[in-house]
Amino acid sequence: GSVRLKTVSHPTSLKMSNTLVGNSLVEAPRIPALVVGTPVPRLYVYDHCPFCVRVRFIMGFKNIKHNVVFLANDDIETPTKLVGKKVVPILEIPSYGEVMKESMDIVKRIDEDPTFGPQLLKPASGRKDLSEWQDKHQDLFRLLQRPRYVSSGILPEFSQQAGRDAYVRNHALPPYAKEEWSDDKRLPRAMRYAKYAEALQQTPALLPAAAAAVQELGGMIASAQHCSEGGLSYDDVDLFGRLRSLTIVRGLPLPDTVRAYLESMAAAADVPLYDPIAH
Ligand SMILES: N[C@@H](CCC(=O)N[C@@H](CS)C(=O)NCC(=O)O)C(=O)O
Repeated sequence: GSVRLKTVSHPTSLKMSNTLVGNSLVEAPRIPALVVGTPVPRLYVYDHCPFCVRVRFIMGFKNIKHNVVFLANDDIETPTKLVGKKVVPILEIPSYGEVMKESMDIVKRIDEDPTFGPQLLKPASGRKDLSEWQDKHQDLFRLLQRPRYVSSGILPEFSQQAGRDAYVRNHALPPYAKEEWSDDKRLPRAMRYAKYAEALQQTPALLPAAAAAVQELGGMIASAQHCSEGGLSYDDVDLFGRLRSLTIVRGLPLPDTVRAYLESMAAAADVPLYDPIAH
């Protein structure tokens, strides 16, 4: 069918001379900041990383004072010194002598310890529709999102060429398999960049399928405050991270339920959407 482009309302975002400013100028109701020792916790992330958004989500909902440390995408030394390998997110709480990896383990640790305030999250529902939706559209979303993270020119993990190189090498575009993609003999660096550029140019052909995908998701979101029945849960921790990434795609018409959900989660989690840099 044809794709209907419609004007989406942005209840909590600001529009200024047609430029969407995002949600950072809108004050969300927030409990007073919890300060956990000194120096304050450090959360090491890449901005685009959906696993990292999971941890930012719980830190935001609980308003735990911390510094977000954006690592360059090619920085191996910093994460390796902290947790023995190159991975993010990493949460370091110096006053507790704790260094944690694995996003959901960190979220659970922070949510279940009363030191960090009352528990907020219900267990994961195990809903199959959400995971199937994600799997079904993964390739399409990767084609749209991956080149944009790099070409935005503003994500801190990509502020230097070496960071962009590391990402492009490590993140194959469909239909390439990982091993083939990162093998310089089979696909030289310049070719990988050319494929990223090509994917951007393919956008008009990809948008209708992406619009249909998010339309499908519209019916799966219970409310703006939680995606599954029964309240805020680990489903939201996972889904918000993934959906936030989609907001980097300009011209993707989101159903009102999805848009309202994204805005309410972004405000409560204190993690901005990508609207201002969507392209
Ligand atoms: N299971 C881990 C997965 C984290 C993960 O895959 N992070 C990616 C960034 S999105 C990463 O650090 N990959 C290694 C790399 O980029 O070299 C978690 O949930 O924390």
